[in-house]
Amino acid sequence: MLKIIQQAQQHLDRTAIVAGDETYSYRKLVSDSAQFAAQLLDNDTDLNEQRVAFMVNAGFDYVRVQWGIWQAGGVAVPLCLTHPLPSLRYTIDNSEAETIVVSPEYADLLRPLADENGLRFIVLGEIDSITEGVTLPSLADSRRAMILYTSGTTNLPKGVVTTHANLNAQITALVEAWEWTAQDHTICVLPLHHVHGIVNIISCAMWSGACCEFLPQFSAENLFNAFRKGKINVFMAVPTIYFKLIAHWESLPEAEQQALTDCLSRFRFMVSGSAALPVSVMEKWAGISQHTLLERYGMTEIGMGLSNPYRGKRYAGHVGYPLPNVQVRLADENDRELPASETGEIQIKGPNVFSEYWRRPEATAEAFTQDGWFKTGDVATVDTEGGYRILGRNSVDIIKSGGYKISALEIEEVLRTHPLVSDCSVVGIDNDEWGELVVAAIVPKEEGIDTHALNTWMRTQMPTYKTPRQYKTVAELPRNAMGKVTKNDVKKLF
Ligand code: MCA
Ligand code: AMP
Repeated sequence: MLKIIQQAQQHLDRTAIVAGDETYSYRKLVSDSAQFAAQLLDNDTDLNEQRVAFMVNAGFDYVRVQWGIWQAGGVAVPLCLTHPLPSLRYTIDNSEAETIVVSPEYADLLRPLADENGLRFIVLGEIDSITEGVTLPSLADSRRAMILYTSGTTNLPKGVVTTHANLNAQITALVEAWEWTAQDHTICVLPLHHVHGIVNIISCAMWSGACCEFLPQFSAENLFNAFRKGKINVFMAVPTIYFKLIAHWESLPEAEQQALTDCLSRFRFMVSGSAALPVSVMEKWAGISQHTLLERYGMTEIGMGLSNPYRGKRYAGHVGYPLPNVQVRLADENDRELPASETGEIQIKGPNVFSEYWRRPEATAEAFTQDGWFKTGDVATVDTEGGYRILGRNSVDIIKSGGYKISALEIEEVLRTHPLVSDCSVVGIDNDEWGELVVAAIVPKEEGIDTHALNTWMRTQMPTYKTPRQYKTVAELPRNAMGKVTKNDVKKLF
């Protein structure tokens, strides 16, 4: 039996999930996810790593379906609920999914795609049959469990494959380091097609027998209302969310501010990650919540690698120390290990590190050194206390906005397919709220290009969070003597 199910078996009578007015016990989660596995198996004995893409609302159904896929021996491929059809199609095609599972509201969007490709299509609630005496396959931890799509230095997102062993290592490192227990109660407001929401929040909570509450979508007001109920004691989010919470708190009358501060001060701990936490946000949030945010560093390919201490001093601007069982080093451009006092690329080794990029053996090989260290592309240094400080990234083409990793090359590729765009260059510019803001310099094919219309069109092609927030039309892109676009000069245009 999968370890996460074994863990859940120890807490059958506890509440696993709260969504809206409904609560769901671990007993129900274990039983309903096994039922769903049986439905997926449909008299087969093992899905044998068949990819199952699922577009399912955050809440009980999401975890039920994810665990069902795992227990049936499938590979879970979560789809983003807000992606436009071209992005969904890419994920489904690229992962070679054979089954699509949807919450009813996404059926009309995805059914034609399933029909077109002859894929099995399951709408939750439509044919959830009860199967008695289900026998589920026995699965080795080395089996593939999940594919998450991440943008990188290639123009199209790559599928990051993690095995059950990888996921177990990612979860247990955090459960140990942050001292999760069954008494914890957390809330998930993050999208469920990325590690932060899936592993750090839901899976750690479920592994520990804790309760995970869901807000379908982030809103500062709804989140504060959930906090006010006084049950939540663990909270994790990206810096943009803390920025938005601070802005909302500052807009409240003093009595409400104080009541919230009293409530937040009783939390066990609060975490920030996925992007650099500005010191100003950390300090303001400390004033509001009486908590020094615990900042940690991770990546889709590794889960979490570094963390400030749960007990002990947390430093602003630092991402802390290696998590249990994670090896971390700094290396130069020739992958030679550097002394800690120098600046180099963070490289990671350990059971938490992903197994491969899906169907991309060359990209996988390039991502690792000869001796098996994963090359993160993040540049850091180590301070006198031994804590890591992230200084930047190797590639100017990777943008972090709102906690999402975004490839400038992917956006450029889409922009260039527009009939009125001759050339373009996309960069990220610093922004207090979003970390970086995506902006695009455009060389139009003819004068007077309507950037509003261009933007509307972009939103049909890409997820909103990837679309440029500002456009500048230029006659020519800035280039160096070799003819290469100089992105630092592009940034200066904005
Ligand atoms: C949305 N908007 C933006 C952006 N995104 N504006 C500028 N830059 C952006 N990146 C605009 C929308 O267009 C819209 O404006 C308005 O903001 C509200 O949009 P909405 O989608 O409702 O935004 P939101 O719900 O307020 O979203 C903010 C958010 C979201 C909650 C911070 O971006 C989010 O969930 N981020 C977390 C992503 C995440 O989980 N990353 C972890 C990756 P208009 O109406 O004018 O269009 S995992 C990872 O990084 C590793 C493993 C790690 O270390 O964790
Ligand atoms: P993703 O591919 O979406 O998993 O994003 C991983 C990237 O997020 C890392 O390579 C870092 O660049 C960035 N990141 C995650 N946590 C932090 C942090 N605490 N500080 C700075 N950057 C971070």
